[in-house]
Amino acid sequence: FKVTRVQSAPIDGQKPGTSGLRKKVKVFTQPHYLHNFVQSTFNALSAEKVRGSTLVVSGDGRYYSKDAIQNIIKMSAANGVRRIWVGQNGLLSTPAVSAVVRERVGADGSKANGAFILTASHNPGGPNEDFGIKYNMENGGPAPEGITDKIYENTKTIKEYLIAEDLPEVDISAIGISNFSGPEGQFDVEVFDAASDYVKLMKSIFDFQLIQKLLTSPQFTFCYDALSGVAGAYAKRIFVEELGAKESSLLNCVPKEDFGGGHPDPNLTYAKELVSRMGLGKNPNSDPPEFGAAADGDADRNMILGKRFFVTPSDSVAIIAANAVQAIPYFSSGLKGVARSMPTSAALDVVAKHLNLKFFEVPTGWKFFGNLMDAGLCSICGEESFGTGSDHIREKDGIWAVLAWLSILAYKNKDNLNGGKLVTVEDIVKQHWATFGRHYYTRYDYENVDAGAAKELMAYLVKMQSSIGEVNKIIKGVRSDVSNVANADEFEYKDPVDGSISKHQGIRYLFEDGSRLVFRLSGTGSEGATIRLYIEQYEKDSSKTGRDSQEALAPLVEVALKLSKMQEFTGRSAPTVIT
Ligand code: VG1
Ligand code: CO
Repeated sequence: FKVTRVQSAPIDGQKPGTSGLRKKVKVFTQPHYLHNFVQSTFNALSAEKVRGSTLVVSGDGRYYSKDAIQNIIKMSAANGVRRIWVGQNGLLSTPAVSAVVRERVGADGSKANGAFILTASHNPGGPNEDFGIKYNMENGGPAPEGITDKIYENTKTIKEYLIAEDLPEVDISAIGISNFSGPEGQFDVEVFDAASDYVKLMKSIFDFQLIQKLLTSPQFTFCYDALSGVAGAYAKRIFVEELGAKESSLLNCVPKEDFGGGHPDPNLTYAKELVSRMGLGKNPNSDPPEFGAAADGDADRNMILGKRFFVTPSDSVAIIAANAVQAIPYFSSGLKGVARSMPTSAALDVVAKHLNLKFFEVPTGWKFFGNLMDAGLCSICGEESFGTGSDHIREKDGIWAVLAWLSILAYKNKDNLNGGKLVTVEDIVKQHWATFGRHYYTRYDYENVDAGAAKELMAYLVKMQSSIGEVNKIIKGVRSDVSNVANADEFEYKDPVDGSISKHQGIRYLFEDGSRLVFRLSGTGSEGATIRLYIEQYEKDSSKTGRDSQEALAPLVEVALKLSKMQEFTGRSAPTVIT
C-alpha cells in the first residue's frame, strides 16, 4: 500500500469527556471527523511509540463501527503501526479490550500497546444516535488526562492525516491474519475470537465449579439481559456453555447495531423487560427468578437484582468487597485496598474501616482507579453509575460483577442446594445493612437541559458555598427535619501516585449527620447538558434500615431541589431518570 497525506483542518468540539469522544453518528460521519481524532491520538502518543506498535481496534458493534474500524486500520497502516488486532465482527466488550491488551499474546509472541475502543457505552445507537471512540493505554486502562488533553490540543491545530487509501477492506467476520506490505515494511491485521481471552481470565479469577453447582441447581433461577449490547457475545459462552445456565435465562443477548432501538443502560428505567421479569416495575412477573442482572452497550456496567429486589450499585461494591476474600479465589490472600468515585455512597467506606483496608475516593470515571491499581493500592472499586470492577483489568467489568455476585451466592449456599432454604440476594443485602448500617441513596438525572442554564445552576451552587449560614437558613425554611450543612466544597483530587491534580469534580454539600448532596455535570452526553444530583443519607439504626428509599430520602430531595433552584434554572419539574 501507499501512504497518502490528506489535508485537513481543525473541527470544533473534539474534547474527550468522562470516557472518550461521544457524538451523534451524523457528527462522526462528517468528512475528516474520525480521521482528525485518530491522527490527533497518534500524534499525542508520538510517532516513535506508534511506529511498530500493536493496537487493538474493536467495540460494542454499534452503528458506524464497521466503517470506523476499516478507516482506523488504514490510518494505522499509514502511521507505521505493525499490527492491528480486531475481535471477530469488530466486537469486543470494553472489559474484554482491557483484558486483551493486558493478557493476549499474538501468534508471533507480540503483545498489544494500546487500543481504540469504539463505543458510546450506555447511549443509544443507530444512524440518528450516538457513536464514540476512546484510546486505552498499555496497562489496558483509559488514557489519563495528560494524554486526552494532548489529543484535544492536537485536534485544534491538525493540518493533515496519514491514510493508506488503497489498502483493501479487511474481512473482519473471518478469524485469521491478513498481511500487507507498505513503504515501511509489513503490516498485519489479525481477526480473533472475541470471547476466549476474556473467558480464560474469568476462569482464573472465580471458582467456576462452585458457580456451576448453583446455576444448575433446580432451586436457583437466573436471568441475564444484555440489552442487545456486546455482553451477549460473552453471556452465552460464560453463563450457558461454561456454567450450565439454561439458554432461556438469556434476554436480548444477540448484539445489535441499534440495541433494538432502546437505551442500553442497565437501570430500573431502561432495563424494563428484566425489571418486570424480576417481579418489579410495571407488569411484574408473579414468579420471578432468584437472580437477575443486566449490562450496558459495551458491557462494562452491571445492574444486580434479586427476586423483587434492587441492589444499589453503591451497596453492590461494598458487599462484594465485604465478601470477596471468602467467596472469590482471586482475592483469597486479601484485598490491597478499595476505592470509589466521589458521588458513590459511603457504604464502601464503612466496609473499608471495618476490615482495616486502604481506602480512596476518586473523581468520576474509571481512569482514576487505574493508577491506584498499577501501584498495588487497590483491589476492588466501584461507582454509583452501575460500574464495578477489580484490578484484574483496568476497566469496570459488568460480567465480572455478575460472577462476583454468583460467587457470593454460591459460597453462602454451599450447603443449601439439597433442598435447604436458600440465602437470597435480599438476605445478603439486609444482612449487610444490619452489620454496617444502610446508605439510602438515589440519583436524579436532568438530561439534555439547556447548557447555559446548567452552567448557571452550577455557578449558583458554588457561590452559595461561601455562605453556609444562609444555606442552613434556606434548609430550615424547607424542612426542619433535615440536619445542617457542615461543609461545602468543589471536589478536587490529588492522585496519590503521580501527584496530578483534577479540579472541579463536582459540588458537594456535606451535612452534620453524614448525609450528602452532590451536583455534577455529565461528561458523557452528546447533546445539551445533563445535571446529575446525587442524594445520600446514612442510617446506622438497624431497626430503620428497611424503609423505601425514595420515601426515606424525600426530605433531603426536597431540600436539594429548593436549594439548587432546579426548576427555576432548568424549567424542569421532574428528572428524566431516577436511579
Ligand atoms: C457517567 C457515569 C460515570 C461513568 C461514565 C462512563 O459519566 O456517571 O460514573 O464512569 O459515565 O461510563 P458522566 O460524566 O456522564 O456522569 V460508561 O459505561 O458510559 O463508559
Ligand atoms: Co459502558
